[in-house]
Amino acid sequence: MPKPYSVMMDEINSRLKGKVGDERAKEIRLLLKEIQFDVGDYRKIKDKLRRELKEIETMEQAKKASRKSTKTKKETPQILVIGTTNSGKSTLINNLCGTEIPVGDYEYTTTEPQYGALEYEGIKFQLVELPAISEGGWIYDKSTLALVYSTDCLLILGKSFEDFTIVLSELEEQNIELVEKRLSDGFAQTSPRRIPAFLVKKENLGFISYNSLKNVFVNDLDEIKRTMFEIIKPVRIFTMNSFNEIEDRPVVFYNDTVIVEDVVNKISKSKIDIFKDALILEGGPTGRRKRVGISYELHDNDVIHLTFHK
Ligand SMILES: Nc1nc2c(ncn2[C@@H]2O[C@H](COP(=O)(O)OP(=O)(O)O)[C@@H](O)[C@H]2O)c(=O)[nH]1
Ligand SMILES: [Mg+2]
Repeated sequence: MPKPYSVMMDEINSRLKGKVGDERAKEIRLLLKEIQFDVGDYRKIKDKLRRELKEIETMEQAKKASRKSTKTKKETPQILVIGTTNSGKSTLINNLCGTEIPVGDYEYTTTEPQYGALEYEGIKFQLVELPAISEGGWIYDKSTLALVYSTDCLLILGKSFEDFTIVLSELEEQNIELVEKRLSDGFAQTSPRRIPAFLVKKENLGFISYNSLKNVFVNDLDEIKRTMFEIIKPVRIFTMNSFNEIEDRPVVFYNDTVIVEDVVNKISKSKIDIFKDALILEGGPTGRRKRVGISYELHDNDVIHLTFHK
């Protein structure tokens, strides 16, 4: 005797409650096996479960892929350049990075991801152009979607309102929420569907109002770089060696709250037990001097001199 829809859903929800990721996928597969019928409400329920399963699988895949490259990822924020074909993605990356990605009048010039790199304010950014698959369909490609899920920021490029409508509605369809700033916990993929983004448009296009996303004109390269930087919001901490020389390369963090302990962990983890205190030059070499403890909160451009017990 088939059970009513609402009873089935209650049972399913209670079995899935609190389960996430691989564990949730496993339970869904089990449920799909258990539900014998595939008609009417049962069909609806099974379709719903199948959709969710597919989403979880894609997301887990993306997470695994991004975990593999954790090291480079932490040091090099990635900006994914997306837009309809011929929107000028390759041209923009070439202009920003000095690369020579082929540019063409014909469609689908780019058939595999193209990479460029640029340095801004001491931070190296990686720019990636996605292969143009087909309009209205590029995002359904699993590996493309995995790249979108695991990126740090989307640069959405368009020549017309229609270009933006196509891309934004495809992202919406995938339940990807675009936000104006990176999350406070940095690149942690806790909520992979919320992705920082900004819109880059042709000079004569009016304001595009979408989730408070910033609008930038395509030929204002400085503003594009500045916006990337503001969205990624690196916290650069300059360390001082025992000769009181400030190192050229900062230690970089990509989360809002950074404390002295994080710096010790990053540069000399084994010394955490003999940490004594730290001298801070607030906001740079000429800043206010302070002697602080292990849980002192640091800010961008702070200089730090760590001292340890002998
Ligand atoms: N007028 C104008 N043409 C552009 C601009 N950017 C790209 N193009 C042209 O548009 C075509 C497609 O550019 P491409 O960078 O290959 O686009 P992609 O398919 O998005 O990578 C090429 O003929 C470019 O010369 C731009 O800002 N203004
Ligand atoms: Mg291209």
